[in-house]
Amino acid sequence: MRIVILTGAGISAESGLGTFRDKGGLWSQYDLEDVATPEGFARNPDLVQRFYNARRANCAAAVPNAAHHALARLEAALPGQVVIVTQNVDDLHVRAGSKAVIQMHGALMRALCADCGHRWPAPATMTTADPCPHCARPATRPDVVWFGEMPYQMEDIAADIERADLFAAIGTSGQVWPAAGFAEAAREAGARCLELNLEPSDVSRSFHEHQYGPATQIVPAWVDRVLARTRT
Ligand code: BJW
Repeated sequence: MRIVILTGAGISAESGLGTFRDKGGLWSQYDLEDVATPEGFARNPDLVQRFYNARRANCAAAVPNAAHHALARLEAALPGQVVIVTQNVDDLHVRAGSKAVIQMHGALMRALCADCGHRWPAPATMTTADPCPHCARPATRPDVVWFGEMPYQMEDIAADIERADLFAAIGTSGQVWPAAGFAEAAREAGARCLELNLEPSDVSRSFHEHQYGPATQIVPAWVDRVLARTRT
């Protein structure tokens, strides 16, 4: 059985990392045009660097929760059959022990040279003036995907979705594309589709089944059910 799991900010909420669109979420504190677009970065790089430096510190202090651990347990029990496609830029899936993880919106803990494309581990405090270790130019930015930029590994994701028997989306509002279209694509390719979220997402109609509740409760229970089915 091939399982593709799309995760969003909701899976990390109970680790203390804020979501974007919930009440009090990041987009109620910051204008996304200012901090999550290439144009915002060009206008005020210091503001954007401060925003991501603070989020990097929060991420470093956070620990994976029961939902991240359950997904790692699923992959360990079904080696080679599970891939996580995460929209999250935190590293909690990897720290929980998941191996097959695609970070389609990039990684908070990586730096990217906007000039030559070189990537390296992000310093705790990043500034645009930091020289690139490869080309030495001062064009350092967080290695995250902003609005208007192409998400990473789209071909790999499309291939995984095409082969999926089961597609689960966890903790994502379904408001950001192309990820919002993955359930429909998986369904058309023949996968059973399950939404695990606090509440119905904007694309809940794309799913065959729904489980609503906090990720730390509903994800471990779902993993137990999948593993029970595969053992019978
Ligand atoms: C819980 C919970 C708990 C809470 N337990 N659940 C019109 C149509 C189609 C596309 C577009 C369009 N107009 C513009 C576009 C394109 C644009 C887009 O989607 N815009 C929309 C706003 C409309 N997309 C792009 O520009 C993307 N690139 C692109 O399209 O390239 C061209 C292309 C063409 C063809 C193919 C492929 C590509 C790039 C998008 C980049 C998004 N970047 C961000 C920032 C990343 C860096 C950072 O983290 O700062 O990614 S924005 C932000 O939103 C972040 C997230 O990954 C992303 C998704 O958010 P997510 O994870 O869903 O979080 P929330 O807060 O929205 O939802 C949380 C959910 O959890 C809620 O439902 C809660 O209920 C739930 N929850 N607690 C379980 N305890």
